[in-house]
Amino acid sequence: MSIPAFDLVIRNALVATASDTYSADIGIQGGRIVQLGMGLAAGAREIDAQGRVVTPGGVDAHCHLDQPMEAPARMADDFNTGTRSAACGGTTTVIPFAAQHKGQSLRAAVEDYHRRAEGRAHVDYAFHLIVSDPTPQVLTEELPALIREGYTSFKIYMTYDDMKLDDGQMLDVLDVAREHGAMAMIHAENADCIEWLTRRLEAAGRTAPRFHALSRPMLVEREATHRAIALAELVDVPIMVVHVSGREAVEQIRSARSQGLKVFAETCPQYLFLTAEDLGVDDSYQGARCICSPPPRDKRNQQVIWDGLADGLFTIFSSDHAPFKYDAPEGKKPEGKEVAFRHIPNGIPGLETRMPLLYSEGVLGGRITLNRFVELTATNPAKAYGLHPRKGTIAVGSDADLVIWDERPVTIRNAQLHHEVDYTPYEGIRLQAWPAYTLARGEVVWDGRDFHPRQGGGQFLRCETPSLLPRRPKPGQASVSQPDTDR
Ligand code: DUC
Ligand code: ZN
Ligand code: ZN
Repeated sequence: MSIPAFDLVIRNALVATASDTYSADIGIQGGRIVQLGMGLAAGAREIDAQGRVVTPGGVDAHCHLDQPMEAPARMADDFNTGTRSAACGGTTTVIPFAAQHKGQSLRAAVEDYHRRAEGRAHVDYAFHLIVSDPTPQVLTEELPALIREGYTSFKIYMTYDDMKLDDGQMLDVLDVAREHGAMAMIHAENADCIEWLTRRLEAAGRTAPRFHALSRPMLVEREATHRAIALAELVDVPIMVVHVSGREAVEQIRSARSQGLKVFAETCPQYLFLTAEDLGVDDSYQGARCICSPPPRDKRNQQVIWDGLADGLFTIFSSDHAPFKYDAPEGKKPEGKEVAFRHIPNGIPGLETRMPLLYSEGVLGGRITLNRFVELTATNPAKAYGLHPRKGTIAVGSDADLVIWDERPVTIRNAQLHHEVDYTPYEGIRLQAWPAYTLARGEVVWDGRDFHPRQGGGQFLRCETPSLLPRRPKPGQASVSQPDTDR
């Protein structure tokens, strides 16, 4: 008997990349794609895709797993349950955050986060950093060294007392990003405005979950987005504005782009499928489930976000999975109590539902093309954070991270999801698709019904310089300057 040419062949796929859609068989060997074409030789195993769409596995470039929290808060998902949930929704690479707390060395934060991840993940993972204490040691030694070692992106917060940087600190950190070719991600909300509004709401006894949205109106996001863009312009560095929620922030980004500035933008499912009303129309505590920042806005802003997904304004679509149980003392009810909105842990789950929501309502709903779906959910996140072309595409040499889509009606039910959170904000939404198979480096991790664990099979990925950033001249290589026509 002849030896099979491949470990696995996916037959009769309708392959979709960010640029093309075509029919092919996919030959997989050693966890990589080794051949694409019609009529490939036999594999040791074969899956007949029956003409169904096959996309790259999703790259969720913004999610939080087992991130250390101030007690009593604790995230419900760690690298085991979070990546299990990711796989069952078609995501095969996650990039959560190694978060520095003030007074801590950045290196210590990274080492601690590796201990949390080691041997637990079912899909591959990389780390972003969160820089909350940019001491001279961090700026001149730790951060440059970590960027060289494969941590080529970091998040900067403009709000939260324990995380936020002032403008001078932001300039310093952005300058490190420019000098060393890293991607800076910005949480853009004005901290002082939020504090001022929160105090006024509290003084008026308005502390129910729904007032979270009133404490963070779009103005505070608009102002911070504008300021972040100006600071990045001053330093001359590209930035990624994350979790953009609606029109006023979008306008800032469009205006910056029209001036030729390299401003990238991310949005998330909550800004398409939720509104501020999901935080409550009365003072019920149930709305705590949908507390996240920036908060969801309204239907008109949802349309602005859809438009930005369709027309290229947005670079990536992430979940911002920040998993806290609702009915738990370490979750949305700190120490078992219904507390004022300021004290409710911020964030919602979404790793498993991100890809199906956008495939179903975006692609099958006629709002975005299939190729744009691939670009937003896989190719661009891989490029933005230095993982492409190993991740984020279907090509010879790339990892065999794949999703075979099943176009069938599905109703989202938390009982059927694989995270550890006790609710989904998308309960009851009817979709038209779900992954029939998810493959992580050639292994089936989800078959449309069952999860197939490979705990510890997920590998840590060192990130290269983001390929969305301009190439930096090699040392000693003079840059070619344009003739100065003003003189
Ligand atoms: N920002 C995030 O990116 N995630 C959760 C909470 C927040 O404010
Ligand atoms: Zn944020
Ligand atoms: Zn986040």
